[in-house]
Amino acid sequence: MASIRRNIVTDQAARDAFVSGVLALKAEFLGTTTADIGIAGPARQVSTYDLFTVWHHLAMGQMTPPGQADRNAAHSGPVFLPWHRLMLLLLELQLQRVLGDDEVGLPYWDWAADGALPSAAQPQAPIWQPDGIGGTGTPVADGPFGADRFQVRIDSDRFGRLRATDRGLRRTLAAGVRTLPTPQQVSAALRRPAYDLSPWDRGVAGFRNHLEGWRPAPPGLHNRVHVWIGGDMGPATSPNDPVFYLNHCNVDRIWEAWMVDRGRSYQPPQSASDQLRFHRTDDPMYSILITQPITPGQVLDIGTFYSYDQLT
Ligand SMILES: [Cu+2]
Repeated sequence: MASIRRNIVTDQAARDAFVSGVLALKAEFLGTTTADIGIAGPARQVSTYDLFTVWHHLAMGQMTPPGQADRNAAHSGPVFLPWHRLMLLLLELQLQRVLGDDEVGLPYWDWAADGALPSAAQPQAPIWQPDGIGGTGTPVADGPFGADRFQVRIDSDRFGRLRATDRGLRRTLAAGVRTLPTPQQVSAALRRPAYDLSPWDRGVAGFRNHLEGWRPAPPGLHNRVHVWIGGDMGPATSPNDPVFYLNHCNVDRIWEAWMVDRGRSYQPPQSASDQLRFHRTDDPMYSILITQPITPGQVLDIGTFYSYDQLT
């Protein structure tokens, strides 16, 4: 069954299903331990939810090519959009399984709609209320992911190494940057004619860099949302905050809108240099959760899995 992905702010049922599913995956332990993923100290069980956080962190450590500091197996290159699409799709399938409902869709947060509000109103928007996903704090004090109900169990130390922990979720909201991206900035990204451009890094002015947020003025769109939320949304373990998925679902929705306009094409081709491993159209995407390889080219048309209630 295909799911429909809906706006978390205007659809209470989509919000409630997301919250229940995340809390259930957070409480599900299927056997993986911290020792299995190379974390020192006494072995502890790792929840299904936290395995996704680990996957994201490990992907950010796979530099492509090795030796340079920017492009990795999931960011700062063409695979940014397909890789996160795969991650979200797998999480959505887990939500459907744990909720026993194969029509549950991951909700999206249309952050540019809040970015149209006056800056002082942005951290007070409905999504940050207790009946949304709760607000700011160290730890977050209210809502479904407050410290009494939701614990961060894996984060990273100052050297970027994974470690076990037990603490509440952290958010700062509007501290790293004052304002969210605007609808005008989304429109400007959608007007970029090329998906991505050689040399496939942070510098080129293609659609992917606009949406990821390296161009035209960093931090833009996706990156700006991470920085604006702050706290646990900053480091490579950013999927610790469930809002990670709401941000990326909106990013995926904007990519889908671009493909509806421009066609389901992807760059670079498989003939590109080996230096672009993980980013070429037929390269298996980096994963610790699936055994069958999935390539960027295979996730361009996802209509059999899900669609969005609204694209733009
Ligand atoms: Cu990411």
